[in-house]
Amino acid sequence: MRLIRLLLLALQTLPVVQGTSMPQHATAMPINQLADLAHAAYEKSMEDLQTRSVRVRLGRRQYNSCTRDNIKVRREWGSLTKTERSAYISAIQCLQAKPAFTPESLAPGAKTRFDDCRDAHQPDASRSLHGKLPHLASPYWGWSKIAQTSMESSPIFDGSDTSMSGNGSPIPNQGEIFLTGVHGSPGLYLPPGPGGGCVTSGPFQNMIVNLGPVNLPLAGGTTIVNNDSLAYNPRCLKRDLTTSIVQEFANASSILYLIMQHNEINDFQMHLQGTPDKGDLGVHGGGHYAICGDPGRDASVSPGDPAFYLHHAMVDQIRELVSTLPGPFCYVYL
Ligand SMILES: [Cu+2]
Repeated sequence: MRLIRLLLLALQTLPVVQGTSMPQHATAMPINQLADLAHAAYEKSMEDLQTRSVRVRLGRRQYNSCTRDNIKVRREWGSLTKTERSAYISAIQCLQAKPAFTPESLAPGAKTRFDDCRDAHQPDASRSLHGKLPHLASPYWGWSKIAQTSMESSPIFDGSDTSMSGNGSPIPNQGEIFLTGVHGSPGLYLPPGPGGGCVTSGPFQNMIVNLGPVNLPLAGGTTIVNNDSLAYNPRCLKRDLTTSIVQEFANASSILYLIMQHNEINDFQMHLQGTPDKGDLGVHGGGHYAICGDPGRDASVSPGDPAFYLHHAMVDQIRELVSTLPGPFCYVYL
């Protein structure tokens, strides 16, 4: 516990942005502070497990006991070895090669076991993937690392054989993307990236997206709307990697500000999810719209992009950090 107390004292001096204005771009210092925070949370979790097991709920009437012997460590993609990255990619491709469990009568567009994860866009999204790959400790995408470099140069999106594939083919002169406002709010314009077309590199370059689009904002300001979210609509995987979005909304300062400066669960949730009508995507939206493309930009079917799970594993990590630290959120994250 001493480690946590020392860390909290240090974090009280963090130069995170106060108030509701947009956090500034990342510097090396917040990156290090975020890493220290994650390490302290890891140490505390392992310390807790040394003296007792932690009972966690898996689902209805299903429980598991976490111990030091069965705990799995989820790591940032860039810290995995190439062999480990290849193993994860193979696991996803395995799901994409197997027929869906979902009956065709229920979801005509669900053709593969990967498509069975279509409902994964919910809190703890990795749980859906974990149900299909129980041996897997899903890695995460450290947004703040990319916020210091670029999407295309990161080991997740560099298009190499050990990446989650790269950008879409370039489409010149794309217009801005317009996110429709909710409850009468004016909406939000986002800049296009340098891609936009079909993904042409890496392990998922020939992947077929089966489900959607449902509500897909397009570059140029229009939106495709389709009420049949379960229809079969095979097409290529598209991306429009947009570094400026992750730099603005999901940098290390943004994440630290979210974790350390919100004492009310509603405030925390709003800053996590974002308030587009106020021009804020939140750290969660920052990751989503930095991937962009189809289905990445379409909230209802965004789990159809294999990078989705690395993005949402980062959301899981934030929730884990918040619940591990002593403070207003005194509950155990399940
Ligand atoms: Cu999401």
